[in-house]
Amino acid sequence: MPKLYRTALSLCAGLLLVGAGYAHAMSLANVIDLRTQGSLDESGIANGALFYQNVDQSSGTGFIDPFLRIQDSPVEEGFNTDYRSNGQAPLDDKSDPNYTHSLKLGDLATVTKNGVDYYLFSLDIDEPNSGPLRYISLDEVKLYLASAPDLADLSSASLKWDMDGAGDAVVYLNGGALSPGNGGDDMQMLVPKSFFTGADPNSYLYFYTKMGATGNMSADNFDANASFEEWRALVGQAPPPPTIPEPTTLLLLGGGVAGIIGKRKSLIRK
Ligand SMILES: [Ca+2]
Ligand SMILES: [Ca+2]
Ligand SMILES: [Ca+2]
Ligand SMILES: [Ca+2]
Repeated sequence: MPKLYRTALSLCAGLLLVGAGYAHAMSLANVIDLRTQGSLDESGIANGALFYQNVDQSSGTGFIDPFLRIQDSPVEEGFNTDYRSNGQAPLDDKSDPNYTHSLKLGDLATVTKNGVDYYLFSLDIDEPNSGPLRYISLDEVKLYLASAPDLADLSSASLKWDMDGAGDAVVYLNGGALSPGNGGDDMQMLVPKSFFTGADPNSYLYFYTKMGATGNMSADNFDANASFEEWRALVGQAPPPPTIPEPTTLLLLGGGVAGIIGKRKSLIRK
């Protein structure tokens, strides 16, 4: 075989190999697998953010504020906002304003880890405790800023951080292993504050997320099932208490009304 022809042939083969490798790399997501119970140091990184099973990040002080609940099946998505249309929040959001509401950027607390400042978000999943439906995927998180607290969609908001911004990433979670049911955090996500450098602390942070979109991968299924998923933020000040009246408040209100009626009666008697 002439040398030039051989060189051209090997060049073509090399390009093919590079091409195949590139296509392979494109299709491979950065998988952060947090499904194994008890492996508390299991973690991963996506576009600068750290993902952990729920471990105590004791370097931060503050209060946990639930700000976004979503529920649908097999895929669910939503973002936090004060917007309601006929009482309904957008997408797959749960509408209770105690659990789906706006977040002011300046209210978020700072967690410092290895000299880097982060915002801390935690995720509480509720998936079946056992069986083939117990897994769920966290496919997308996008953080935006906007000046209004009640956007109906994110078309006018400014994208500041994307979990997939440095290549597609996905987190695998296990409803039966981490913190079963609602009420316990399963995962923590630390997003570097550097993505928000120079931002107005009075602007509102919009947190978009999508879960369950991985569907079937290998022999496992990652659909969203059971009850809602809830995101919480570490904030610097205690969030306002839930607006649902306590039974004692209702009793007091009832007493007040009875008192007013009693007073009226006594006035009438005079
Ligand atoms: Ca949970
Ligand atoms: Ca599931
Ligand atoms: Ca992704
Ligand atoms: Ca669920």
